[in-house]
Amino acid sequence: MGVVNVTPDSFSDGGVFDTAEDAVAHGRRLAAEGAQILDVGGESTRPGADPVPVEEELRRVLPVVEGLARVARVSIDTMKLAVAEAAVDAGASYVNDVTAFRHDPELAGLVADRGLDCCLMHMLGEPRTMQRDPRYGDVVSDVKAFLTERMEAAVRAGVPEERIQLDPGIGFGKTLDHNLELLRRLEELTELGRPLVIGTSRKSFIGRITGRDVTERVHGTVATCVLALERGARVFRVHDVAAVSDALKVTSATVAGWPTSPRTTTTS
Ligand code: HH2
Repeated sequence: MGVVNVTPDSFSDGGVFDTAEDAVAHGRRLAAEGAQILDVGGESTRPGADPVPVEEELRRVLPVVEGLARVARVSIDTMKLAVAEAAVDAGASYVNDVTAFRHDPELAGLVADRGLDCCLMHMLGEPRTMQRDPRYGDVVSDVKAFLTERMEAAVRAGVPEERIQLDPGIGFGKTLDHNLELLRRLEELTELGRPLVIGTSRKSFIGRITGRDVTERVHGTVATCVLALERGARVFRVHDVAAVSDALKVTSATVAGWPTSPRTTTTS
């Protein structure tokens, strides 16, 4: 899943692709690099970010969704029903809601009625305040209980379970230790029985460990994605698609065997 942020203030690429033309060109590039889903977002969820009015979010994302719908599968990264609805009309078929239908419970109805796939993510608190001293009993058990509850709520609203993917929400109300523990014990979340989405890309915990600026965290990002694949993640939301895609191909070939038979050899 390649990230296409159409925002002035996203933490790693804010203002870089803030015209529709640039964002569409960027999305095309990510698809060519191997992204199967393009996640288009018009509102930053970085800690301390200000909310964006619906009209402005629509202005940012709609031309980009339209421009990319013919290129790859498009996901709309929004917590707002009105934005998701218009994006689906423009060609999106996946809703990525970092509030897991808590901000706008009616979003679940849209996903159900239109036969969409969705990602439900864990977040402690809300973006403005989530990094102020987050605490858990046991972070993995707490996230697991939350995702179970949100999945049940979505199913009650009519979303078939097969349409749901789940995300522990790396960096959303979590300390460095919380993020690392979630990655280390990711396998426990596979018990939920749904594909796991993971979003570590360029996040600040990688900067804390490596001392690298946000534009220099690709190697750290690759490490987290490789680990996450090995521990059961199946969707990787990243900015640096080419690097992560190669790393995941090599990881899955190693884990599962390439092509399938050990007798097939290559010279390179
Ligand atoms: N992370 C971000 C945004 N959306 N969605 C899911 N499912 N999982 C994530 O981990 C996730 C997400 C934050 O990254 P980014 O979009 O690059 O930054 P910003 O929110 O500042 O636009």
